[in-house]
Amino acid sequence: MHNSQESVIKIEIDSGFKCKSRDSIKKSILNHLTYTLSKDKFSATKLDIYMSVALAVKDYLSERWSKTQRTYHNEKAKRVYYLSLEFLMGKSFLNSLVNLGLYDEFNDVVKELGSSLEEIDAAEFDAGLGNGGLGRLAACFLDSMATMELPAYGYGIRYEYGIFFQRIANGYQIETPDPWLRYGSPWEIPRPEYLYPVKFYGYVQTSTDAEGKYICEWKGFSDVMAMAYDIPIPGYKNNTVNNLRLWAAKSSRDFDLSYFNHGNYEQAVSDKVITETLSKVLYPNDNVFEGKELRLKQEYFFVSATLQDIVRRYKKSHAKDFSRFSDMNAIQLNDTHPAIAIAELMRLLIDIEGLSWDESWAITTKTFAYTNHTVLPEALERWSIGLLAKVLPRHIQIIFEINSRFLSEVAGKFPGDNNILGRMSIIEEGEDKKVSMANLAIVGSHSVNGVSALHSGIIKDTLFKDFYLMWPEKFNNKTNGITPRRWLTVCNPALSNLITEAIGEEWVKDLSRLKKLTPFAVDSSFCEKWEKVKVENKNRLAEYILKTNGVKVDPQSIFDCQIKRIHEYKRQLLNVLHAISLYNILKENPKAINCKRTVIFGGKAAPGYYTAKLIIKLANSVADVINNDPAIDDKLKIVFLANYGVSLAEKIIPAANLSEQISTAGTEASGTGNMKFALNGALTIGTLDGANVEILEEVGKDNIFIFGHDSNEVNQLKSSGYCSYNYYNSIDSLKQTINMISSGFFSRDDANRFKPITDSLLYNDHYLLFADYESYMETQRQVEKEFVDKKIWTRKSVFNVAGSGKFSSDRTIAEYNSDIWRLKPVPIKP
Ligand code: 26Q
Repeated sequence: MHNSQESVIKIEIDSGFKCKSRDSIKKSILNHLTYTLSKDKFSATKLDIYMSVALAVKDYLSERWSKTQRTYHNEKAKRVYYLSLEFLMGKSFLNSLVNLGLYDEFNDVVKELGSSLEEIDAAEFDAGLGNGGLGRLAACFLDSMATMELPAYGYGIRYEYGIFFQRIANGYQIETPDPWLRYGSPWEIPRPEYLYPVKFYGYVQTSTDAEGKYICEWKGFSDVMAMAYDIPIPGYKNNTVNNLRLWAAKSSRDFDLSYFNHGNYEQAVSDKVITETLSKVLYPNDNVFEGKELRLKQEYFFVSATLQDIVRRYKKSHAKDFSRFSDMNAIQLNDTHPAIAIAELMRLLIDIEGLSWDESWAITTKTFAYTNHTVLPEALERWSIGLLAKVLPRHIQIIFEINSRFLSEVAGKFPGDNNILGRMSIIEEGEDKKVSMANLAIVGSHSVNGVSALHSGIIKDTLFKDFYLMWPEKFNNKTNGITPRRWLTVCNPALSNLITEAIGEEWVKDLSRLKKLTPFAVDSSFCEKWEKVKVENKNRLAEYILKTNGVKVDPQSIFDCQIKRIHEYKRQLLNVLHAISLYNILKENPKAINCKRTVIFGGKAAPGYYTAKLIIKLANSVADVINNDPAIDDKLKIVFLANYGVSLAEKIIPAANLSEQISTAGTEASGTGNMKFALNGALTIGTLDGANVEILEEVGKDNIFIFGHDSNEVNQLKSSGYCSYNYYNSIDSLKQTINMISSGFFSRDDANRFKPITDSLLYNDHYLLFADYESYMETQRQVEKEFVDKKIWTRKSVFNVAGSGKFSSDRTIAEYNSDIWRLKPVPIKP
């Protein structure tokens, strides 16, 4: 903002990057230990070691960060801004080393200092600033954008508490706060000079100025300051370090000292605490909307600070000429969570910059693009008009105006069709009128995309059908991807090295090259090494399971993994039903199946989601019975691993044989865990849902286990009066399984504990578990047959990795860039 942001240093400090020699690295670490942390070798704790090593890494990031930002400015590059309420970054230490190309150097130096990269990595907290898929996608995109040398910025909130920690006590989920900032983060750079006021509440005063121009002024508001914290985002082995800017709420009272002198000092301090709650905690809901005032304020808080920052940066090169704004800036909305930005940019351009409505609207729609991540009706954001009008009085006016102009356009396009106006209106009529943020995002953007081919099709044909008829050219697909750096190089070094030995290292930046592995699938010495890597990864996970759960699992058994948020649509329950049925088969005849199985669950339930929490208790109760039944003779083990997150995923995925992707067809927009498993050589058992459809296309039908109804069949079943009870009655093993649950076989202390689950399956079964049960069971028997033939399985494992090239987020980002953002890459010179 003010001149406090201008540099005053006149001397030349740009004399090339720091030396990467082991000697300088060692010096730098010891300097940080001695001078930054004031510790010595006697007083240094594990945390101090981590901090000083991380700060040494950060030094390499900082110089590249400055150079990158300066280059973008000097070259007047077009930028993309990725706005998201969630960035699920995980740990940064190993990832930074890999991307900086300093892994071997640091590895040697920390060994010399008596530590290890593994030990240092263990001391880091995950940055868990997200719930699940949407937040992790944002983190993968940042890595890809930096790797592809795109002038890109992430913008979000610096939550003091990320996604809660999960413990399992007596089989139940217990939530505790995530204190990731308790010891400070070595990766963030506070920027107290980047500070913007954000207004809330108050009213709008209208008047006409001297030239007769209509003026709106926001009055009587209270404000909160947004302060920037920057996190460096290094590209893979280039000199690009992009920026993730997260906003923290600070009381505006801190900047108005007179306030504390007004008599009521204690009240003043307590007001300050209240305003700072804004960025305290991430809402732990995944795929469900909750219309809380504080959440709305979080959304507007970060949007308002972000747009002020974008406009400030634009004005540095263009002053008050906004005619080039959309040529210089693209803004991607990660779902509708930041969609209030559409009304906010209109407000800034009209009320603050003095542009006309039409000019402002042209700029806005050319700048914004919207990505939809879910079709579940309960996840769509629909804010009540009353709440919006109270918190954002000017924005509600702007939204009404956008809507009225838009509806005139609709009426012109579809004359005589009255229903269509109601369906497309941004304002939903009814007792409690609502603003549909999805409709606002579509109307205010030039691009609307889904996240897999199937999902984008559903958006066009069903969810946003009317909008598609009106503007077919706006709609497009961008199939999700994952970054191969974190999800292979970092988390599975042994497999990465084996792949590099076979086909060279170019795959890390061009994942389509994994195709070259195909011939190795029939090379027996290669396959032996491949199998050995998987077994070693499984041994490591088995040790972890023994340590955390006290359960001994056989590393030779098939590691069958379902790790993701707990949600009914993802059907963890179907997996549990299978485990019980398998138990029954083995009880009847222990020789019936000669493939040992370890079923691994991980995932958090939203704290307010009763059924999801009961599913966790059921999984743990079933595990207790089966794991302790001597008649099962270790042929089947079930474990629920607590506190699933990015770091636990990095342990589990490299050790997996089977990836469970079993959502009801048509419900999972894409899935990205499915891609991580395939890239690490697991085979998928899945429905034709989300990106599973495209994984099938890439790996071929012989290398994936597809079961169940497809999305068309799901729709047919539902519209023809689906009755789950009939399946229960006609499938014996299903009946037996359900009866065991409902009669208290897994809940001896409370026979009715799981009644809510069995009743909902028997009398509703919204997600069609019973309809897919038989097909799932048969397909699991096929899995067992193929797993016991190690040669066949390993070959298919190699084919899965070879077929995963499409699922790099580099490919996804390249598509966003060529179809939507149209940025030129800006290489950063050494
Ligand atoms: C909205 C308003 C208020 C409170 C919470 C929310 C909210 C928060 C998170 C709504 C939805 C989400 C998360 C959605 C999500 O993670 N969707 C997933 O996105 C992935 C990336 O595209 C897909 O792969 C998954 O299929 C999809 O479920």
